[in-house]
Amino acid sequence: MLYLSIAQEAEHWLAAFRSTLPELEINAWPAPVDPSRVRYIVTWNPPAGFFADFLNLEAVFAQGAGIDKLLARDDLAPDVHIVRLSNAGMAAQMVEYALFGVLRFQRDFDHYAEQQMDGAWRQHPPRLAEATRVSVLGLGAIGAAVASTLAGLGYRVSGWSRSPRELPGIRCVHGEAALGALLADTDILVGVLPSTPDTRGLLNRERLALLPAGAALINAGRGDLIDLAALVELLDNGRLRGAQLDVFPAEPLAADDALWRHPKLLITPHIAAATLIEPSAAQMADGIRRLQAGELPAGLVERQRAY
Ligand code: OXD
Repeated sequence: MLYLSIAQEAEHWLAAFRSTLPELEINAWPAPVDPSRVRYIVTWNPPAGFFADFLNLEAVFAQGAGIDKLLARDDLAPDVHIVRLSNAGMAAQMVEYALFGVLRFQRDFDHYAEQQMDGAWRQHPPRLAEATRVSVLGLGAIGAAVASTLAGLGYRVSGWSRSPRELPGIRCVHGEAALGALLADTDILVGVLPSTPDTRGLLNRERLALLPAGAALINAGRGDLIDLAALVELLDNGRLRGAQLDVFPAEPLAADDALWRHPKLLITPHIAAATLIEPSAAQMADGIRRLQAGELPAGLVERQRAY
């Protein structure tokens, strides 16, 4: 049985799964089920202890790309597969989010918005895409789409990942040792990294300070990537130009948090890439069929890599 424990639009998810997986028995919370018959669960962040009753569970399908919260739980047996969304319509949204930020900084729209407050008619010399160095941190399905799209538009794109990657038209570097040199060679940094023990705090004070004067930052992966206090200091002292942040160490960002009102920050409420029901259900259904055939599903999490 496939069991859906879904907070929002549960009926829509149920309908999507019933039409994609007609051969499977599917139920959704709060319908009562015999937990011993549940082999697959689709969920995001269920209450503590939720998984304990499902003794024959084979796989949990996360309704998102980041599975840091699932990995941090203590009620999920180590042999249960965790499967994250890989793309499922999120890459295209993330490309748009990154593109908006890159254009905003490259074409000075941040400065023009400030100038408008003062009625200041002041033109800035253009900076061409080909003279704009964009570095993308994270080259999974989403990061690769961001990097390739920006390269296709003429930006000078580099990409950084933990393990080696090759992407046409992108200068790919990998490993912590390569990060410093990359940061020093960046005008706009785009973070689409998951939260793992390797990425938490990766952009610490020391590394942020390696970005050239006037560099800008976009973060749409996970909020714990960045030392926010250090970022604010670098914005306040004029070293960095601005940042567009979609994710935060604690969400929602409290209404009285000073970050909301920082003039050099553009803040969005974790909307860079929303989960789309049909493509997500299609990826998960494919994953279930693969597991049933003894194959590995796309998006299978390597628990020891935490991603
Ligand atoms: C995700 C997210 O992980 O939306 O998919 O943050």
